[in-house]
Amino acid sequence: MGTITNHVTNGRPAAEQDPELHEWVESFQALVEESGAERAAQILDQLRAHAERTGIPLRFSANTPYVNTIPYDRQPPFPGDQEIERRIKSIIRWNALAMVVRANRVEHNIGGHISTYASQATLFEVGFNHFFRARTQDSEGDHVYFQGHAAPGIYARAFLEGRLSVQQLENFRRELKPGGGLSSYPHPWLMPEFWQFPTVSMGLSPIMAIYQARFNRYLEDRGLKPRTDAKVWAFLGDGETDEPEALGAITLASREQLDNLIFVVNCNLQRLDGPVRGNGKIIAELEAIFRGAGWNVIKVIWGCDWDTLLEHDAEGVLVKRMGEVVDGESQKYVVEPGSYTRQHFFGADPRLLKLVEHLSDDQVRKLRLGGHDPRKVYAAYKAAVEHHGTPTVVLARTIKGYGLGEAGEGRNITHQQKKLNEDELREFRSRFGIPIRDEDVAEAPFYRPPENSPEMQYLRARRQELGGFVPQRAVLAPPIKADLCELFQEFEAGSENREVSTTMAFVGMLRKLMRDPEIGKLVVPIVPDEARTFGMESLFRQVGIYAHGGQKYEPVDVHTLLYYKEAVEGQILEEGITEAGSVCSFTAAGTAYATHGINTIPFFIFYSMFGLQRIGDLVWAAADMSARGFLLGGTSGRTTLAGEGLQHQDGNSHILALPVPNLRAYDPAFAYEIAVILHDGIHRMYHDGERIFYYITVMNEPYTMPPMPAGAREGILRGLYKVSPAAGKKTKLRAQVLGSGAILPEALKAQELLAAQFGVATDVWSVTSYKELYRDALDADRENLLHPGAKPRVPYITSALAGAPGPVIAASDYLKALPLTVAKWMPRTPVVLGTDGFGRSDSRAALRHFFEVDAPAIALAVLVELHREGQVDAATIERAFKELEIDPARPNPVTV
Ligand SMILES: Cc1ncc(C[n+]2csc(CCOP(=O)(O)OP(=O)(O)O)c2C)c(N)n1
Ligand SMILES: [Mg+2]
Repeated sequence: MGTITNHVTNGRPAAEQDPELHEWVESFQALVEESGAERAAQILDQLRAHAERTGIPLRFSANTPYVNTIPYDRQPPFPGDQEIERRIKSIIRWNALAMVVRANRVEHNIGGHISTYASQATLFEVGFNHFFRARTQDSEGDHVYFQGHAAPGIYARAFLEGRLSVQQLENFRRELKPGGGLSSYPHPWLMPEFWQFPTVSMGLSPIMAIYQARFNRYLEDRGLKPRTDAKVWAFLGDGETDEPEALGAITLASREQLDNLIFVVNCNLQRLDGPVRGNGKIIAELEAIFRGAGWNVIKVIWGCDWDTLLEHDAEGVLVKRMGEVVDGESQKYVVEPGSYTRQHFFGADPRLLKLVEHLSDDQVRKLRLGGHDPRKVYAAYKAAVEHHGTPTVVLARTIKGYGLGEAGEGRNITHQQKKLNEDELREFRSRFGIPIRDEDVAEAPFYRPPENSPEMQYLRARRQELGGFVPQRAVLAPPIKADLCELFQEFEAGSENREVSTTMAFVGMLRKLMRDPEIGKLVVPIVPDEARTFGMESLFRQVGIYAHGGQKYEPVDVHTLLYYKEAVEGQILEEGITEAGSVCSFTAAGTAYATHGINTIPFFIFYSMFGLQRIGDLVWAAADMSARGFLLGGTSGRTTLAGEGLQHQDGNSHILALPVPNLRAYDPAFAYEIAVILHDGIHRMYHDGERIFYYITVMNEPYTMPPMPAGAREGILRGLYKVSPAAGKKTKLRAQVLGSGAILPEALKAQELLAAQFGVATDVWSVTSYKELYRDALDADRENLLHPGAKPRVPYITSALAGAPGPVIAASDYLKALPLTVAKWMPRTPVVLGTDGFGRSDSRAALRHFFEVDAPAIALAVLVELHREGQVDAATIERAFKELEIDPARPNPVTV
C-alpha cells in the first residue's frame, strides 16, 4: 500500500498535516479497496470533468511522479535464473570491452564504443533471454533495431553463441583484413547475413521502426501475411531523441494503434559531450511527450534496492526529492562517493537521511537503478508485449559506462573512452568476476566458457526457446517469375497524337502493373499527399487508400467516380506530408523480401526537390539495407515545373543520386524509355536479386510520346542512344546534341532549327542516365589501369559516340556538372548546358530561355563551336544571335 500512497501524494503536503486532505485521501483509499482501481479512476475522471464544467481551473500535467510505472506490488516474478544471466551478461560485457580495447591497441584511433553498451547490457540481455524471437518456419520473429553504438555488445553475444570467430572479433573495425572483420555499426550491406537494420545515423531508426511496424500491419490487413503478435523493438539513446526524425512520427504510431511497436530509450542521461538535460529531466520530458502522443509509457527508473526505501517513505518525501533533482546532479551521484549522495540527495530532508541511516556510504552508492535491474526491466518488457491498443515506450534509467569505474563511469568523457590501462582492466575483470588470471588481464583476452558450462547451456537453451539467433538476416523471398513483356510493350508504341506527360505515362504503367494477376498485389504505391499532383487520384477508387480501421465516414466526394476511398485492404500508402515517413515505408516495403519473405515492390512518388535533397540520409539507409523498388522524382527539372519557383524546381537531384552506390538513376524523356527501365528494373531486382534500387525522374509537361526506335533498348538502359539521326548526312556542317529528360524535346527542336535556318545536320541523342554512363566509364578506366597489357576496354559512351561528326553539346535540366561527369570519355570536349542557379517562378519557355537550355541556346552553342573550328563565319554567328534572340549581355543565371 505504501507505494500507492507515494503515487498519490507526489510530494504534496502530507495528508497527516492537513486534516481535510486526510479525510479525502482516506475516502479515496476506501473507494480503491472496495470498488477497485478501475472504478476509482473513473470517479476521478468524472470529478475532473465536473470541476471543468464548474469553471475551476485545473492544472495540466502530462507527467506522473518520478517513480517506476510498475510499482513493486505489481511486479511479476522474474522467470529466469538471475545468477546465470548475470554471469553471461558479465562475460559479454568483458568481451565487448576487450574487443574495443584490443582494436585500438592494434590500430591507434580505430574507434569503437564501450560506454553505450555498458549502460545497455541489461536492457539487451533481458530481451535476448526472454523476449526477442527469431524467425522460424512457423513464426515470423521480431524485428529489433539495436542502438548502433552498442554494436560491440551484440558482437560479443554472437561470439558466445558461436556465430562469430575470435578472428572476426579481433578484426573489429578492420573489415578489410584477410578473413574479414566486423563493421563498426549495424550495416546490412556489409554484413548481409547478420544485421537487418542500419541504426547508426541517429534519429533514423525510431522513425524507420515506426513505419516498419505500420508496414507489418499493412501486410496483414491486405492478406499478404498472416496476423501475428510479432513485435518491432527499437533501442534508442536518450540524446538521440533530440533528432527531429526520432520523435517526429510518434503520433502516427499511436493513431495507427501500433501495439506491435516497442521503443526502449536508454536514459543514461548523457550523450557524447555531456548531459542530455543537465538542467532538466530527460525521462520526465520524454514521458510527457509520449503520453501526450498517446503512447503507453513505462518508466523504469529505480531498481529493487529502492523499493524498501519507497516502502518507508510514507509521507512522499523521497518521491518528491526524486522528482526535483535535475539530471546533471543525478549524474554526480554516479561519479562521487556515497557520502556525497547522502549529503546532497538525502541530506535535503532529515526524514530522507533517516531512510538511509542503516546503509553504509558504499551501499548508498550502489543503490541500483532500474535499467540495470533485470527484474525491473523484465517487468517493463512483459507489460509492453502484453499491452494492447497503443505502442509502448520504456524509459529506462541507466549509467553510461556502467562498470568502468574511474575509467569512465558516468563521466563526461565516457562516450569516447576506448582505452583502458592494466589496472582498469583488472578492476573491471574483478568487478564482473571474469575468470581471467592477473598475469593475462593486460592482454584483454576474449573469454568463452566451455561448451558444457552452465552459462553456455543456459544461453543456448534460451535462444532455442525463442527460435534461434537474433539479429539474423536472410533473403527469404523466391524470385518473381512473371513475364511482363506484354504488359510493358503497349507503352513502346507511343501516344500517337495524344499529348501526355511522363508522369501520366508512368501512372498508366503503374495502374496496369497493379492489375497484373501475379505481381499486382505486391505493388505498394506510396505518396506524401501528392497523388493529385501526379494524376494518381484514379487509383484511390481502383485500389483504395490503406486505413487500418477502415473508412469511418462518408467522403464528401462519394458521388463522384474517383472518390476518396479508404479501406482496410487499401493498397495505396497515402502518408500525408512526410517525405521522411514515406521513404521509411518505401524501405520497409523494399526490404520485405528479407524481413518477411515477400516481394513487395514499392513505388514512392514525390516532388523531386523534396526527395534526395531533403531525405538523403534515409535513402542512404535504404541503400545500406539493400532496399528494392522505385523512387519517382515527380515534377522534376529546374525549368519544367512552371510557376513554382526557387524552392520547388529541382536541378539537383540527379547530382545527389550520384553518391548512392547501388541507386540507378534515370532521367527519361519518353514513355517507352520509362517502360524499358521499369521492366528491366523489376527483372534485375526481383528476378535476378540484384542489390539495387531506382531513382527515376518524371515530368508534368505534356507532349506526344513517340514510338520506340528499333534497337534502342540497350542504349536506354546503358544511358545513351541515338533518338533522332541527322536528316542530311551529306551536309558539311555536322553536330551532335545530347539531350535528357525534359530538355530532350528542346534538343529535337534545335535539330530542326539548325537544319532549317543554318544548314547544320544534327544527330540527337537521348541521355537517359549520366550516372550509368559515368559508372561504366569509370569501370573501364579502372580495368585498363589494372591491366595495362590487355586490350583496353572502351567505355560505352566512347564507343557509342565514336565517329559521330562535329561538336558535341550536352543539355539537361540539371546542373552542368552532370554531363561534365562523362566529358572526359566523349570523342571531344562537349559544351554543357544546364540549370545551375536558383529557380524562379515563370513559364517553362521563359525559364528555359533564362537558364539557357532552350532550343535557341542549344543551336547557338552548336554554331559557336562550328565557328571556332572555322566552319561557320562571323556573319552567321551575328545572324544567329539576332534570329535566335539571344542577348550576349543577359545575366548569368547562376548569380542572379
Ligand atoms: C545523426 C548523427 N549525429 C551524430 C552522431 C554522432 N554520435 C554518435 S553517438 C553520439 C551520442 C549518443 O548519445 P545517446 O543518444 O544519448 O546514446 P548513448 O551512447 O548515451 O546511449 C553522437 C553524437 C551520429 N551517429 N548520428
Ligand atoms: Mg545517452
